[in-house]
Amino acid sequence: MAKISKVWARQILDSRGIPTIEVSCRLDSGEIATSSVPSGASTGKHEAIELRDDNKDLYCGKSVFKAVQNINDVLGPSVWGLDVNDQEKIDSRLIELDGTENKSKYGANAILAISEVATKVCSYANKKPLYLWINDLAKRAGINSQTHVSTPIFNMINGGLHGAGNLDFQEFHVIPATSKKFDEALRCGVEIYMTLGKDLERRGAIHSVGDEGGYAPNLFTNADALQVLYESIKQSNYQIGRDVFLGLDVAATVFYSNGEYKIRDKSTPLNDEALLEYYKQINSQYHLALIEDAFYEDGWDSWKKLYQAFQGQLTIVGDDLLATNPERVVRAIQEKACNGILVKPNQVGTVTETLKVIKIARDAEWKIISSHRSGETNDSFIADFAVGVGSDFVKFGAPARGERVSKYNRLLAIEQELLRK
Ligand code: 2PG
Ligand code: MG
Repeated sequence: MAKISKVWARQILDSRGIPTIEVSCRLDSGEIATSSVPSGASTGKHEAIELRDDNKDLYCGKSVFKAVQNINDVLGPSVWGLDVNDQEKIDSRLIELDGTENKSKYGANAILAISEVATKVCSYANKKPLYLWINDLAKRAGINSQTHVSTPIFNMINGGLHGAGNLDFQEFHVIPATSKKFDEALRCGVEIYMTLGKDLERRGAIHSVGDEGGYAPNLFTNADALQVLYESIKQSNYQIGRDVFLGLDVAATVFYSNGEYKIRDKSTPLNDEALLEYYKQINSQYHLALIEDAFYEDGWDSWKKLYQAFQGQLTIVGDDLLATNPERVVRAIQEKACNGILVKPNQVGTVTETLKVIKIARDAEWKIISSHRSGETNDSFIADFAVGVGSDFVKFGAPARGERVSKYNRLLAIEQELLRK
């Protein structure tokens, strides 16, 4: 039984150049691990609270020195001496100490950093790859899952809060067929990404890449982005509906106001019925496999209409709606609002709570999508996590940029390891 003997933290930068937390943990048996936490831009209002200093003289208000201090002075010492195999105990100690509903006292960023580093260092002590240790934890949490190298959802075009271009929808996805091995799926994603870059350049539409490595073009409408993607897929010699599928993270909360959604595709704002009709039109043209956050984060009735219209046809994913929050997931199951969940550990704040949410969603036979955040570090924890809990899909951004490919590359290594067994 290895015990935690020290936890210490520092401020580092994420992929947007915004401060985040890196934490190290040492066991009395000598192992040391280091982990860091990501950060969202299109954060839902039901997420646990990421603590920032809000001192405009420091890093434009974005520094996390208080959260780092909380780890060094309070949260870290509170887990010293605990058995590192007992993830539940470690996490409940942190939750109790914070004592708030949304982890606003010490910060969900500080709490998650410790929770994840404990998982990581325990895998070292147990001499197991991280994904296998997470699989043990998943089983303990009642999730009946085999390790599984998930199908990637590539975010090829970045709009909304993630792109410097003019698109309202946040993410335009390419999803390789689930039958493909991961290395084949990755190759497919990369070939389409490269072709798409050239296509956009030829149209004079390329601007730059967005926060998640996807292109951030200026186009006439959001539907045009799907059309460009559609054509690039064909040019790359992949067949839509057989080799690859299209998906969207609309992130609709961002362009919702007072009962209406304003998008550049239509000259006047749309109510939820009209937006649903537009989704139906888009779907009849592009045969989407998945749609995420199609309506705003508290628009339960609109979500139910969406579910009625599309269930059985495509995966309806809740991100801002659910915020990896157990009560919201239970409500969404009862009210039939979606059939898939975007799992982001930092929306809830500990490994144990994340596993509980997955268990609830799995029992309802939902699709599980483990996800990065738009502000990332090179830590590939989420890749091991996805495999360990048997996620159906992963969403790690475009197949480009260091902080994105660190996760995809980790999945390559895991797949190879699992095939050797
Ligand atoms: C999302 C995420 C990740 P963010 O909306 O799904 O792609 O974005 O981390 O900005 O919330
Ligand atoms: Mg989302």
